[in-house]
Amino acid sequence: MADWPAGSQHYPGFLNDEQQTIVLGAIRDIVSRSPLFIPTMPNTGKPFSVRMTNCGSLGWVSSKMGGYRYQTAHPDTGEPWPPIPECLLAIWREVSGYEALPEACLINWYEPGAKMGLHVDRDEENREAPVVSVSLGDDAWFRVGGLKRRDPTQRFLLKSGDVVVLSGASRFAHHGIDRVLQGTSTLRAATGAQSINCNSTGNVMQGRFNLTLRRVTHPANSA
Ligand code: MD3
Ligand code: FE
Repeated sequence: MADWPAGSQHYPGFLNDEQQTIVLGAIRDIVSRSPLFIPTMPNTGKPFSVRMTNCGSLGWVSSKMGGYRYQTAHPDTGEPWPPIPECLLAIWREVSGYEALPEACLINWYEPGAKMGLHVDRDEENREAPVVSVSLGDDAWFRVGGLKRRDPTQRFLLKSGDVVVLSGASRFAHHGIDRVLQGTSTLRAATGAQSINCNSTGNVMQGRFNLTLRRVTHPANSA
């Protein structure tokens, strides 16, 4: 398979099983306080197949009337997003190479059949900071192209525990999720945890979470 786009870095298995379980526990905690919502496409109102929530001072949302945007409150509950857990901030510090901490962590939840069409992440006013992605649960076929929508694309398998850093040119490359490979996850929730996204036998997670850490605004003391 070919290389990842220039400016991006793929760290396969960056998180070991124990670390993945810790992050999954933190995400479940966030989802219980800040429930997954169903975003809709601007204008058409077509629902996404991916469900979302956020943590951090800002969260990404999309709706028919409001379009794509960052906001401080959950679109359904009106509550502020929970803070970004320390275990995710630690990943950002380790891999981002960026001076300031992320403000947003978008939590994408893929049930069987969910996918994400080819798009560019360009709703952040800060265009310099990288985006850091963490995958948990089922494997997924990730598609990435170039700056133009028609540029040729390649696909890569993203597995549980993988971290991807998007900076430089790759930050504005088209990308999406073609398919989640149902039943490939071996990730177990922490003992005692119970949730909809877990089967009853052995507490193995079914489905896929992707977490994207983002700096949305410019840091106060930089140009
Ligand atoms: C861009 N999420 O939330 S991870 C998104 O798996 C999003 O849920 C996907 O795209 C997901 O906006 C993809 C982020 C990612 C990973 C690798 C990339 C974005 C990328 C490589 C090049 C450009
Ligand atoms: Fe994206």
